[in-house]
Amino acid sequence: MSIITLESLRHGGKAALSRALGRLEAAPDSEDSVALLSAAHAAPRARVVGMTGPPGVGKSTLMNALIGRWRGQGRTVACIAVDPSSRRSGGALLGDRTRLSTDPEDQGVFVRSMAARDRLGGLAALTVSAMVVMRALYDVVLIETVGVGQSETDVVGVADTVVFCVQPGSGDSLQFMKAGIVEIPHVVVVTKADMGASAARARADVLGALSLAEAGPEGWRVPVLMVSSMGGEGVAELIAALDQHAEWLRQGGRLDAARLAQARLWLEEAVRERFGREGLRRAGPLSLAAGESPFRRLATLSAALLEGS
Ligand SMILES: Nc1nc2c(ncn2[C@@H]2O[C@H](COP(=O)(O)OP(=O)(O)OP(=O)(O)O)[C@@H](O)[C@H]2O)c(=O)[nH]1
Ligand SMILES: [Mg+2]
Repeated sequence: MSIITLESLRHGGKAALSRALGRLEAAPDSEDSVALLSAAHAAPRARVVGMTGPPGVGKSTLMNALIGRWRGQGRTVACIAVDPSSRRSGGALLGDRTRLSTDPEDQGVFVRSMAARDRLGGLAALTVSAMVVMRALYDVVLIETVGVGQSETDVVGVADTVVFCVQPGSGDSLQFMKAGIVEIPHVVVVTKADMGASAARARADVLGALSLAEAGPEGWRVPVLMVSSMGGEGVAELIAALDQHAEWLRQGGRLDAARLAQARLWLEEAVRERFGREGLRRAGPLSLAAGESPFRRLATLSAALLEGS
């Protein structure tokens, strides 16, 4: 088997990326995988947008609309659809849930479905690996996750911008307040705005909840947009809001700081998962320097912990 490098992926198209993801899944700890992930980690290109919300709220349909617009602007897009029903589900169910209708001939759009791990709504390790590789290759990475209570927080660990979707007349906006997820999103979308007055009601409810929540990070006010993916209204506004958030993140090193925090959390979680709390203790402080590869660090730490055990 030849070694898959980031450079070969830049020229290899979707087939090469599929192969690479297969390899990362089959041999996540191999030296080749760690090298590829570290190279990709050091060369981020895309912004990463997480799309979350209850089942059936319209995430996939909205992603289709976004992909269409972005492709029209010449931007390339990679998508990950995380299936919460976990490993027992076969390909058919995964295909169902994504409902992404992209042109297989278009090398500028890549779609991959993944099962979440057993922890309800939790993101599999492969989701993070795939995101990092896609982030080095495409202009935008879009990740769809089903929001069920706490799992919204999982998408925070992989996305730069979190979009939370609520459906008019569904009680989603009440859920939004109760579940304490009000602090999570950077953009809220009321979907299916073509459904009439209930969309405006839902928007008012969300705005009310946001006004009661703790003030978010300085200088970012969470926009609440009404979007109809069917009719296309509000999609341009959503694109503009995403551009604004990306711009806001670029200022003052916010993006780098947020990604470093994600990498640290990922490393801590990975060590805990492999070696338990005792392993975490033995590993000592896990401070990760700016730009340091968490994947390389995990490999080094794992070797040391295994040797010492
Ligand atoms: N009227 C209307 N229906 C919509 C709109 N967007 C999506 N739908 C419908 O809502 C249903 C669910 O849409 P999906 O995009 O699959 O929703 P989802 O959130 O991805 O669903 P899961 O992945 O199963 O959680 C489908 O029947 C869509 O046709 C919209 O803007 N207006
Ligand atoms: Mg979906």
